[in-house]
Amino acid sequence: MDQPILHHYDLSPFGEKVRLAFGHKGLAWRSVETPIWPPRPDTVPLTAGYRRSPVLQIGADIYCDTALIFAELERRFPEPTLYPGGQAGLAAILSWWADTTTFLPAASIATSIIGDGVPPEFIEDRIAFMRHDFSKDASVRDLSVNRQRVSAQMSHLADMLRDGRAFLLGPGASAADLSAYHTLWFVRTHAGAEADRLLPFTPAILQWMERVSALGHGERSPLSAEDALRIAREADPEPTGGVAVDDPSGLEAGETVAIRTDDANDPIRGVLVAADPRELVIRHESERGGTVHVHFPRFGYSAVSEEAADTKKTAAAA
Ligand SMILES: N[C@@H](CCC(=O)N[C@@H](CS)C(=O)NCC(=O)O)C(=O)O
Repeated sequence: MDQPILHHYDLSPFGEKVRLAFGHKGLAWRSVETPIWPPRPDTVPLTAGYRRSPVLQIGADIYCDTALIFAELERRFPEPTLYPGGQAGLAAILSWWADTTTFLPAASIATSIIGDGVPPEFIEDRIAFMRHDFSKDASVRDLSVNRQRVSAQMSHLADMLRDGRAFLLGPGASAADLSAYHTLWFVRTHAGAEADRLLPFTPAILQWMERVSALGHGERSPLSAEDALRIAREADPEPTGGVAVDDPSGLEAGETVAIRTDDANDPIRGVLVAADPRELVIRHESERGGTVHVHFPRFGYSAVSEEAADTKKTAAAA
């Protein structure tokens, strides 16, 4: 089986989430380091316009969003599981909660401390892409609000750990732990001792963080972006199950579609090849990456016909 290839950068909290999943599953994987902000000319041929980081490549299949990356790692490497005790739905929903509610406030707490060292290009890029200002001034201005937000979220984590369990859903680590951990890891890594003053890192939370961190990163070895593109070019995408007849999108295989994301405006386009309750898959072609299948989770992503996507653009321009 092809080794998983992660396109990521070390600073990325969502990248850390997947690196820990490799550790939990004891996997050997290849690491392609991407720039922290675009242009990313060596990733674009693989992602059909999806802009976020990380993405997982296995041969000519590209998996976007850590929610789907986890589901795919679980399908290919089921043990040890990321969804113990048959709690896949609960772990996925808790992951979504943690990912979407803590990332921006926690990252802003970190930039309120280290913001002077953040390159202006990064700040401009993220304002344009996320409508979020990570400059030191803005982060200091919003510090009180963000401390309240993250502290409230951490109190739920403390509640879950109160009975002495090792991980959020019981004795084994789950997707929920990795999702709740990665933004707190980012704050503690960058804000140092200040983090402990600003947020309720209680002994129980710190011990839980140590247990998550001890999962490690598996066996990482570097890969050049050029080699990752060659691997994609030389592989065939895996067969898919096609588009279910009653798919809620109302779309059919072979249609050119746009993928809308709930939290950004990435211009993602391709030919729909599969849609089921778990994922949307589009075909994308480029000279450097060949033919790839780009996979998205259903949660947070919708497929619309090209005409509907163009109508949205026209409406936005009007
Ligand atoms: N829902 C996405 C969120 C990923 C995300 O926001 N990643 C950040 C980096 S940690 C990002 O893409 N930032 C913009 C960029 O790197 O271009 C996921 O779970 O993968």
